[in-house]
Amino acid sequence: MEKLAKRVQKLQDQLLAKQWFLVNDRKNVSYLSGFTGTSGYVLVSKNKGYFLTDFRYTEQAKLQCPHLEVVTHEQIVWDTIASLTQGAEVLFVEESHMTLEHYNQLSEKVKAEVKGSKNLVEDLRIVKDGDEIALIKEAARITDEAFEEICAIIKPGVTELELARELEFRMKKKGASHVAFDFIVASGKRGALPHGVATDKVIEAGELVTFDIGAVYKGYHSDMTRTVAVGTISSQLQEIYEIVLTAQKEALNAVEAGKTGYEIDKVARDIISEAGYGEYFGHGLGHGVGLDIHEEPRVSPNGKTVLKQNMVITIEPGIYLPGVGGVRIEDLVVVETTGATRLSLSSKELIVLC
Ligand SMILES: [Mn+2]
Repeated sequence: MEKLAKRVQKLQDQLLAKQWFLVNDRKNVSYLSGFTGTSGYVLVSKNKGYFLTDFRYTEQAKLQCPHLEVVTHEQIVWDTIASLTQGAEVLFVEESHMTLEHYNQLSEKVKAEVKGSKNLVEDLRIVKDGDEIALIKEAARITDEAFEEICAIIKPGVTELELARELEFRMKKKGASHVAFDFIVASGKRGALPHGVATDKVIEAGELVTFDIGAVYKGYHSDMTRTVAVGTISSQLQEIYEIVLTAQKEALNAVEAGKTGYEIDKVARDIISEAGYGEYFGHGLGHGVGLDIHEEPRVSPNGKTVLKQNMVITIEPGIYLPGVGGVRIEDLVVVETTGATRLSLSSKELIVLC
């Protein structure tokens, strides 16, 4: 609980007198409050901290958020916010998460000036603590185990969707509460679609199949991609596999605190470009993972954030050849002061299944 109180304190430290901040994004609310229900707001000033929820959740909130003053809000939550923030000059809201409709309704009710703010909570979430890393590690372990099991049933004749469903079932059996996103199972020419979610396409011999999968464990996500061969693949597919694997390993070796996302991205991008496939790697190298599947920091050509110890990021280069197929290999890693710790432990050498 002390940990949750410290998170709130860090936010309060950024506010001046007569400034308030309303948090409505569900992940941000959960990060600050520990609340696991679906309806709640965190409202803080420099020295006050409230958790607002409706009648359904009042008792749950009192149990989960003892570091905040729990208030059952009126039918219209903006009325409660208006009365709690009397005398305020500015009320910051999360401009990336509040709808324009809600912004207008809130502005009509409160006397303070309602102003947008960006990434106040996200910037706290970017570096993980030990408990958070343990949960992400567990989500990654579930993913590794489920993937290993389904490798036994990947063969010509099964569909992408059958494999996706089997993965989901096995992850949940192993303790995942949800899947982290709609799984990408992209076989053959569909492998050229970086986000080709599973379809009823039948897998055939001679194809590569890209699996981009992840589990959610106690709110925290994992993210891993592996590409496997079904039967004998063409020399071109073998070639791009080896290039992506080299780029992935080298980028991973380059990860450490003090470097920017841009620098890490460049390691993989240069290898793929020098091999002649630069134009076929059209996305960033990776991203942060935590309560959201995609969060800060970006590890891309625009990644200005300097990596710090205990950030959790993905390293996922790919090559996508339209009309031919594609390869992506992705590990989830913890940034360390020197190097990185891999959380995705599935083998990255080309697996050939028959
Ligand atoms: Mn990813």
